[in-house]
Amino acid sequence: LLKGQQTVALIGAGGGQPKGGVDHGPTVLFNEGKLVSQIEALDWKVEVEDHFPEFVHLKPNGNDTFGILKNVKYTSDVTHKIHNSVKKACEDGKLALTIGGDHSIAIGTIKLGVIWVDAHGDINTAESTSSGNLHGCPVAFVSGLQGPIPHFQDWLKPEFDLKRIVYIGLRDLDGPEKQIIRENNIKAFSMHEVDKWGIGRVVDAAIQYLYQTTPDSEEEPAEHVDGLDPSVAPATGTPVRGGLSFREGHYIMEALHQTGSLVAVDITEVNPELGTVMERETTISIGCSLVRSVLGEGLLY
Ligand code: B3U
Repeated sequence: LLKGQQTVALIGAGGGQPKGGVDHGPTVLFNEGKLVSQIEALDWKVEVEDHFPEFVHLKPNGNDTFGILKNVKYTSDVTHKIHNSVKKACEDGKLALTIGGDHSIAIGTIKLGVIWVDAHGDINTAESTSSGNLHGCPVAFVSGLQGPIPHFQDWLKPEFDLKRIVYIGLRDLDGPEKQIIRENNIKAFSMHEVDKWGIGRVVDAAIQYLYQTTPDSEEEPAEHVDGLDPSVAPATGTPVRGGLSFREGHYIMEALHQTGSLVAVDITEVNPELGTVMERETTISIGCSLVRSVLGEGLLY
């Protein structure tokens, strides 16, 4: 078991970008994916805390904006709630497993060090974003690259050090995001490096890097379903071709399990309202199998 943890705090969360459907991610993984019994079958205790029912009715009507940014108060409320749940779970020695929702949830979940598996950098600021969607902004919010924003400024301490994030799988960065990543010297392995070095070497290098920059040697990976290729995870809001294969995605999870240093995991961007029946089922099932992988399924020792 990771760090002696025996309990998974399974936290369900909605999302901040306006496209519907992604909010139902946790519900479908819990109910149709039978995620709780799958985790229990791996000998973990599970405590479910699903915030979806309390927030689903509050989805804003279009007035909840700040400049170009959409759903600002709503996303601040959701991420603040998740932030408290993740913090409490970690303090209690549980593995915090947050199921999104979209990637704005990371505003609430980011902790010491992060492996961020994604097609996108999600490091836009209010100035650089062209979509205004908060799921493209969490890394800028938590690191202070983005200055104070109404509602978030009431609770969010933007203290995350950008030396403590490593990206894997990037392939769809906005122009300004590329510049931000370069200027801040952020460690990033795009799909180009995955092709060049293979997933094994990339993950080793990412973990090694975090152990150096994060002296307390704890890390928190965030696996984003659109890090995967749309052929294996099609029901997601912004699919980008040329992504991680089924095995590459699972390999990352297994390798992170092996570190014994996990404190929290996010799975985001499963959108059950997109795609055909088969695409939807494939995506729900890969969301669940990534969770099983990070909990040790598939490893002999
Ligand atoms: N960078 C774009 C696209 C994006 C899509 N999904 C995420 N980002 N997470 C944006 O909207 O900021």
